[in-house]
Formats: sequence, structure tokens, C-alpha cells
Amino acid sequence: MAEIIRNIIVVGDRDVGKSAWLKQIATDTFNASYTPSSGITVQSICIPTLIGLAGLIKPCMVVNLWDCADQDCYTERAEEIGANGVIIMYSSIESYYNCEKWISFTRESVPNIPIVLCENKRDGVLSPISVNYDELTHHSISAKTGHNLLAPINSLVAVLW
Ligand SMILES: Nc1nc2c(ncn2[C@@H]2O[C@H](COP(=O)(O)OP(=O)(O)OP(=O)(O)O)[C@@H](O)[C@H]2O)c(=O)[nH]1
Ligand SMILES: [Mg+2]
Repeated sequence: MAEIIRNIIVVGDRDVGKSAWLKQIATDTFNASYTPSSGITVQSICIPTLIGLAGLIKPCMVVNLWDCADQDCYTERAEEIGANGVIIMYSSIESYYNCEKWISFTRESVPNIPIVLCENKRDGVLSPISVNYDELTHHSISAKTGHNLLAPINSLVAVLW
């Protein structure tokens, strides 16, 4: 049976925790120091699942998670990568407002692609940021504690079968 492969791009402002989140998923570890990424890197995870299509068992969906550190790289490569979904991450008021910019880039580069908003660093003392991009699914996570770690991926996967 053919493997199902999907490409999800993770974007957002610098320092919001994209790489830390992906590292936590891959290695179950968290690094408190900040090393800015450059360009684009990918890691793959396998989401095991049973789907109820005539009782067929799909072994897994391979999800390639693309960590995209800068805007140029994102707008140039999103289509070439064959992006199926986008996670836009933020972790502060400023990076939240900049989501509008990331949403626009996404709509221009890969129109009609599913987008999920992801508020990271929900382990601190900050109040939750109220979400106004109403039409988009939203999850609050913490790459540090692992809170809700896979929720953004799972909600995209649910619409990417
Ligand atoms: N408290 C807390 N800190 C976090 C969390 N996630 C990431 N950080 C910290 O935020 C800083 C930036 O994390 P990165 O993952 O490097 O951020 P990034 O979005 O990949 O940044 P660029 O590569 O520059 O685009 C690091 O010091 C992380 O340790 C979190 O859930 N909670
Ligand atoms: Mg990074």
C-alpha cells in the first residue's frame, strides 16, 4: 500500500520557538539557549493511524515538517516543496500581529492551503493572547513542557488525508 506523505511548513517570526518545538517532537528534549536557524531544514515523523475506509489499514502518514527560518526562503520554496499545510507560530504580541503578514505570504505563495495558528511558550506568566484571526484553527502549546505538543500537526493531518 502506498505511503501517504504530506509536507507541512512551519513559519513565524524569529525566536518564537519553531526549531525548539520540532526538536522537542523529534528528541523529547528542550534547549533553553537560542541559536537562530538559517534557510530551511526538514524532519519527518510518522503518524500511525487506522482509517475506516473499507477497513483498510494505512501504516502511517509520513509528515515532513519543514522548519523555515526566513521569509524569502518560505515564499520561494513553499510551492516547490509541495506544501500541503502551514503552521504559523507566534509567542508574543508582536509576533502575533505579524501573523497577518505570514498569512498574506502564505495566501500569495500557496493559495487555499490549510493554515493553523500556533501560540508557543504557554508555560510562562504571560496572559494568553486573544485570537482574532477567527477563521483559522488555533492551538496553544509549549515546546518547553511538551504541553499540547502535537495538536497543531494533528489538526492539519485531520484535513490532509
Ligand atoms: N519558555 C519557553 N521558551 C521557549 C519555548 N520554545 C522555545 N523557547 C525558547 O525560545 C528561543 C527561540 O527558540 P527557537 O526554536 O530557536 O526559535 P525559532 O523560531 O526557531 O527562531 P529562528 O530560527 O531564528 O527563526 C530559545 O531560547 C528557546 O529555548 C517554550 O515553549 N517556552
Ligand atoms: Mg529556528
